[in-house]
Amino acid sequence: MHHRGGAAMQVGVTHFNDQPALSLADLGWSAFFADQLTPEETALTCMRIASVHRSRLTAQSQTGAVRLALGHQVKTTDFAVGDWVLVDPETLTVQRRLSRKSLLERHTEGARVPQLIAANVDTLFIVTSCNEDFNPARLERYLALANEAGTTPVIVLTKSDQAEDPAQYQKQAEALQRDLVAVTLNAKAADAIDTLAPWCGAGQTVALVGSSGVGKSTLLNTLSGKSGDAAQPTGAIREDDAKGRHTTTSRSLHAIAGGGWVIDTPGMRSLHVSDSAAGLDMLFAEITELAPNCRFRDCTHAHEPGCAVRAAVDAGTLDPARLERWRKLQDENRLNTPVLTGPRGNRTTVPRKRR
Ligand SMILES: Nc1nc2c(ncn2[C@@H]2O[C@H](COP(=O)(O)OP(=O)(O)OP(=O)(O)O)[C@@H](O)[C@H]2O)c(=O)[nH]1
Ligand SMILES: [Mg+2]
Ligand SMILES: [Zn+2]
Repeated sequence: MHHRGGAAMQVGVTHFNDQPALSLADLGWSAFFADQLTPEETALTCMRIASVHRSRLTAQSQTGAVRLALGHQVKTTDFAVGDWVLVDPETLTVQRRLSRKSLLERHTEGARVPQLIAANVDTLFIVTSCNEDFNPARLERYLALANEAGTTPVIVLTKSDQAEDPAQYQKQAEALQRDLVAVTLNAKAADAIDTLAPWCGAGQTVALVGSSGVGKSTLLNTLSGKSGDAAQPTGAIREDDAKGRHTTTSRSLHAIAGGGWVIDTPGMRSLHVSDSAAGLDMLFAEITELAPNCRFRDCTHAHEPGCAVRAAVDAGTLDPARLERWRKLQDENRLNTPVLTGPRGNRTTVPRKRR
C-alpha cells in the first residue's frame, strides 16, 4: 500500500484509548500527502487536526483523539480543522503541517487575513432550511467560497418535514449553478444518512456550513451516530424569523458512522467575497460564457450596445435578478481584492491569452 505513510509511522503511535486502529487512508490520507514526506520524517506520526482553540489543538490519530503539545512558535490560528500534521510520537508536538489539497477561507469585512474554516475537504455541504432561511443570494456566496477552495458544493435543504413543498426549494437551489446537486432531508431522521451517502464513505471529508439554526449540528449527530453527552449541542430557533442562536462556537472534526469524516462549524452571520474571480466565473458560468459575444471586450453588461448578456435577459433566458447578483458580487470582489496586476486589480480576472 504505497499510499500509506510507511510502517515506521505506525510503530510510534501509542494507544490512547480502546478505539480500533484506523488506516491512514481511512483518515483521508492519499498520495498527495505521502508525496510531501521527506525520508527524515518517516519516524513522525501523521495526524489530522480535529479542533482548534486559542491555546489548544486536538488531533485525530489512527488510534483515537489526541491533545497536541504546542511548541513556543506555534500559533493555533495557523491550523485549520482537517489539516494533516506530522507529530513527534514521544512529545506530541507538531513538527510540520502538510500542504493542503483544499482550503475553505472566510473573508469578513474589515479583517486583514481570512479566517480558516476547514482544510482538505472533499465536499462542502451548504446547509439551509426549507423556510425563511432560504436565500439564493446568500447561497451564491457559499458557492463562490466552495468553488474558490476547490471543493464540490452540495446544497443540503433541511427541515423538509416542516415544509409543504420541499421540491420547490430544491429546484430553486439547483438553478444556482450548472450541475449543482441539491437534496432535501430531515436532519433528525436516520434516512438523512442514505441521502448523503454518495458524498460520504471511507477517506472522504465533508464540511457543514450555513447560517445558525439550519441544523448543521443536528445533521452531524445523525451522521456520526452521536447522542447524549457525546453529541454536539443543538439549539432551538426563534419562531418569528427562524434564526438560530449560535449554539456551535468552534469547528470540529467527527467520524461518520459508515466511514469518512464530517466537520461542524459555527453559523455564519455574513460572508464576503474576495480573491474569488475564478469561483465567481464558475458560479455564473452562463454569464461568463456569453460575455465574449458582447460587442465590447470590457462590456459591463449594463448599458453598452451589442451586449449579449442583456440580450439573453431580453430573450427571457437569463433572470435579471441573477444578473444583478452577478454585478453585486463582481463589484464586491473587485473592491476587496488587493491590486496586483491588470486594470481591474485582480490577477485572476486578467484574460489569460496564449502567447
Ligand atoms: N423538524 C426539524 N428540525 C430540525 C431539522 N434540523 C434541525 N432542526 C432543529 O433546528 C434547531 C437548530 O438545529 P442546530 O443543529 O442546533 O442548528 P445549527 O445549524 O447547528 O446552528 P448553530 O450551531 O447555531 O450554527 C434545533 O432545534 C433542531 O432540532 C430538521 O431537518 N427538521
Ligand atoms: Mg451547530
Ligand atoms: Zn455585455
